Amino acid sequence: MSVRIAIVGAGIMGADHARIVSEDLPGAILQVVCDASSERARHVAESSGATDVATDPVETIRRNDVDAVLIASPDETHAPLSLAAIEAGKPVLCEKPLSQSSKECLGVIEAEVARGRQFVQLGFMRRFDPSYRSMKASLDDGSLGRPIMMHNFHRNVEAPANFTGQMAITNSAPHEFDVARFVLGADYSAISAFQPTGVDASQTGAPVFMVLETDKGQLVNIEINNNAAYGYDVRGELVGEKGSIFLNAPVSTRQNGALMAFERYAPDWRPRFAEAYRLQNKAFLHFVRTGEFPAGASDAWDGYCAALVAEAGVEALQKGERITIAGAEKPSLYNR
Ligand code: ISE
Repeated sequence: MSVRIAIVGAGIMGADHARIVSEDLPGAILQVVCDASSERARHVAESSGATDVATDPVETIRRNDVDAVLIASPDETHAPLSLAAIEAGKPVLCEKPLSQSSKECLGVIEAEVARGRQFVQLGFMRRFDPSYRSMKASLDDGSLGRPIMMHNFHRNVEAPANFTGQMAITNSAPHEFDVARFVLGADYSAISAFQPTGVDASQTGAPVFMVLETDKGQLVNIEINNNAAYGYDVRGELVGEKGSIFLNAPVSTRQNGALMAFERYAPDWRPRFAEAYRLQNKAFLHFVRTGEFPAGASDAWDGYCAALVAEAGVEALQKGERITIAGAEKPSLYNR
């Protein structure tokens, strides 16, 4: 029997997930598209062949004809709607972040621990990206030696209106916070954050440069520039004592002309990480069917860790100081 999925949120990510579910997720059907705007819900439903539309997210989650939920609504709704899915006993794939508040993430963790099982798969999709998986494999097979540093660049073409330097830390950087933890198998002990001199921190898309220290003595640096102008460009280099490994973006063509050779950048994260989203959603379907949490996927605990680092990063930027990071004890439910 096909898994009946409800998507909550018909914005840019909800529409992309609806496309994946309808076109590239055999064994799943898109049962409901829910959005506060019935018009927007209907537009996505019609373009993806969904069975129904709705405007009330909690009612949608509770429907008897919904087996699993995909949350792609505004960030501030992610934790409350994940809690509603847990209370309804429905597996949920929640877009990042779980919450920008580490305390609110702990509330979701407490709900899962109280039920003795995981319901929430979190949408840090880069863990499923083949290049990050290869990076992690090169570490796990010993070919890089002991990891000592990881360099990360995360550049968007143009920041949305009102996207501040602080949001570079709370909205964009959580991808690097999470994927560096995943690759290194480490947690963070401190963070420092900087902006180029003369850059107004409240300026839309102001670049931020961060240096994080891990509990294994490694250094992780992250550049976030949401007004890079030239293209969507995510880079990474993992440095070990025996060598290093770079991420390569999936480039399909190199064009020659006018005495030049050039490759094209993606306009945003969706084409750059299309395979990662597909594999992430495929893993979620397996989770729904078997109850086995997907190996390597991010969960509510990872959402808490990302929020904790982001909060410290914002404090580091505001105070111009190195901020130490000390989190709660990880419940055994999350020891995989
Ligand atoms: C956005 O919210 C995402 O999640 C994208 O993956 C990221 O590249 C972008 O910077 C964020 O704003």
